[in-house]
Amino acid sequence: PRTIYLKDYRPPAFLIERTELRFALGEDSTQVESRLRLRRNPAAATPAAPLVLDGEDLELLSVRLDGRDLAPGEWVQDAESLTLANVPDAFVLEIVNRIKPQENTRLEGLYKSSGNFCTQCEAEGFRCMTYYIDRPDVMSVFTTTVVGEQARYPVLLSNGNPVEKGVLDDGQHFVTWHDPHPKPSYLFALVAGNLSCLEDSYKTASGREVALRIYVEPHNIDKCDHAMASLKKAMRWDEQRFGLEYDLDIFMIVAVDDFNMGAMENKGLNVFNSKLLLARPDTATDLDYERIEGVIAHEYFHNWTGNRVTCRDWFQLSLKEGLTVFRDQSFTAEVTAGTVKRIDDVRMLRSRQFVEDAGPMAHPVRPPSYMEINNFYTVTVYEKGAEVVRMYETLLGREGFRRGMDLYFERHDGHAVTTDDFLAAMADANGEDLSQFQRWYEQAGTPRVTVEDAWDAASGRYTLTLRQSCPATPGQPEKRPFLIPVAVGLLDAQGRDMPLRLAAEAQAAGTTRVLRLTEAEQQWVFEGLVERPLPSLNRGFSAPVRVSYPYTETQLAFLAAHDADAFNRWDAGEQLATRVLLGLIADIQAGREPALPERFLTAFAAVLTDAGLEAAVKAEMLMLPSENWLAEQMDVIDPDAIHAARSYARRALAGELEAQWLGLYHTHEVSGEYRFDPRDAGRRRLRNLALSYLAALDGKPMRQLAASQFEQADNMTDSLGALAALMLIDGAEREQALATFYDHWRNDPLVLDKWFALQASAQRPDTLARVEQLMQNPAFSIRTPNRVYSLIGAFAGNPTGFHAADGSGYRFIGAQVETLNALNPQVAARMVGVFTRWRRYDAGRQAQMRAELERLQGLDLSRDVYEIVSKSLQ
Ligand code: BAL
Ligand code: ZN
Repeated sequence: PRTIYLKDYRPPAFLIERTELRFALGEDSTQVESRLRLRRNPAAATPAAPLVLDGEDLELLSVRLDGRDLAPGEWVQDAESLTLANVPDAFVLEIVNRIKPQENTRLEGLYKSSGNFCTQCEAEGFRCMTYYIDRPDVMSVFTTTVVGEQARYPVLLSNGNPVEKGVLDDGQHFVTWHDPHPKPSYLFALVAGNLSCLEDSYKTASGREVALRIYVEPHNIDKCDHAMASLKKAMRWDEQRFGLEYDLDIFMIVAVDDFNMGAMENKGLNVFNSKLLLARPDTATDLDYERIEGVIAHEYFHNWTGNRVTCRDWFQLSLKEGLTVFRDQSFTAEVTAGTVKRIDDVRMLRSRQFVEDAGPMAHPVRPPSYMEINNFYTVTVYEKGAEVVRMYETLLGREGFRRGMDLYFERHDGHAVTTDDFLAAMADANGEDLSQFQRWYEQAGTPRVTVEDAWDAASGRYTLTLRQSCPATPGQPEKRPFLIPVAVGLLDAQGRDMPLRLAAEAQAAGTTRVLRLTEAEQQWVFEGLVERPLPSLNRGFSAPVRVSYPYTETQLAFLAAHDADAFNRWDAGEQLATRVLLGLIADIQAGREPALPERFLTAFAAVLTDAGLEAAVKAEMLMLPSENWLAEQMDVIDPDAIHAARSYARRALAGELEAQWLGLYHTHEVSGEYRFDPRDAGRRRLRNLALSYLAALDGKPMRQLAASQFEQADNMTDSLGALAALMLIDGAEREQALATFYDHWRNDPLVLDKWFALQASAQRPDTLARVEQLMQNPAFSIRTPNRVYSLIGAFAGNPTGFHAADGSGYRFIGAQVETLNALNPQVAARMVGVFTRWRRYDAGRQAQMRAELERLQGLDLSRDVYEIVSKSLQ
């Protein structure tokens, strides 16, 4: 496959002013008629370039130019394009072609899901429906007519507002939609089906009424209320926080069962994976509720950051994704408990993005090249991209950031732009030179900041020396220094924040200062201190970097107990636990008897019994670092020792503190009917965490405790929490509960996904056998991404299952990738990702993973899978 480079970007040769489409949906095939009003782009590089339209898997029926039928010799067609050599400067092109949505298993372009038609066009799916200039800097006004059989497809939707509808012969009907806002093809959507609709309305800040509609299959209509409430909350928040109002008369969301991604922000017609929309207390967990709220907000926020202002090319993907993730993170933090959200986001960033940044697929937030753009919807582009946006806010302040956003919209509304434009708006609105900040977009890898300090008691001066470096990544052996905002506080011996005065300042200002680290090495001197402070570094995770400072375990425990920055309190505890667990891993590897250090047990018990801590924060602090995170800290990853050490620590913490856990369990019951409310959710989280620790004790009383919670639960959070605890304990209760759960939910695929995932994630010797058996379950289908993610994906993410020393996990996932490669390359590419880190394991595992990658490389691979496999082997 060809590599596409950012440096080769050229403006499009033609622009499409108007796009009129007519889709005649059929049971065998669909006919697409398009009428494009084109003109040469005055900004084009080559003035007499031919017209090249993108198109894949299309049966071309006719081409007309300004009303004249063209003969086949007047165009050139290949597998990816249609070229017309001699065209006027402005003209109307009419194309008729046929497609087969029923046979579309890739789920890109137009396809069928549960008998309904739907589309997914980002990034390059539009070209699978009709010939087009399928790139985001070609923005056009769309009018779309959808024609379908009235009985089968009573609902016909597309972007914008409905302008005409009617009944045709043979039981067909049609609806015409017009979207007044110019948009790129990737934001096009079409839905046709037998759908029920939840209706509501929203009055914007300026007083306009917007009709809100959520469409789902009829049996799901009772699971839409949370999504609707979330949508209204998000609409209000965007008005209040960023002054951004919705801009059409109607906003629609459709839930579909078969969907590669989470959701899609098509203009006025968002399409959602049903797992990110449907919720009822008995079917969805608190985490589902929270994710639904966040993703509804994310897709809605795209209306401005993505749709009104879009990307010039796909290298700029983070322009809309990093920014929109930052916006949805801010929304969630402001409507729920902010610290917990920040901890969850950072935990995710460290355990996934830092890993990506250290592997063969590492790429900058703005990648310089790709083979398949679908492979770049990554944690780097999204989550690190969001951290990059957050750093602007940290550097410029909340108001400065808002000024930058306002200028960005003022300059670029209606245009397709770049991350450079975003940076320029932030800099210009604040009169700042942010040119060095550009490196965050251009350099891959996780920077490391090493901190040294010196205390001069005589003068009361405390000096912090910060040094930065960044490891080499593919294609980037050397890195230049980043502009890193490091938020710092200094604690006194009582754990209180000290007022901060830097050398040359007349008086102290604040207790947290953002140091701008711009050089490889820099010093800051704090003056007027009466005692040696303990530094609290990178408060709130102000920059996506690894910080190292030689804290003793006592100092970490002290920070965990006292730091005024709630995030850093958690982080100090996390660092301490990581250190302890790495010690246990080393013990196990060396054949020594592991033992939990007394100091750690004391610190842990103090958190467990601290009555002043909010339940959700306490739950965060009592969770041990994940096996993935621990793996990242090791030179050679040993999945068995990691699992053994973590299991040992859980058992020890459960046994030593059994009474405290039980006390916590019994005092955190949530009374009354289920509500999704951060406080209740925090209590359920803590209580289920207590149950999972207690389950490590493996006795009959604990089995009964979990079984009784399972039987009594009136909501999915508690039901699943109990089932997850039972998965940790051998005994009849586990199989009994799994069977009961299955019988109850056998007709609800989203709930069954949880049942599949729980079994595939179980770190047990028989897990692979069970997964293979579950693939035979009638509810499983390899064609439905959600089923694949829940069963095969969960197994791929199971460290002791996938990395079984005999290589069985590698062969199993390799075989699934092979099958998926032919059916759905995007899903296959996600599944093959677990192989990328093969070099981090012992020689035996390396050889087996590499063999599987080489076997895959020998097959006829999709671009998606080929890119990951070949880069992993390089
Ligand atoms: N644009 C793809 C889905 C999302 O990030 O919203
Ligand atoms: Zn997005």
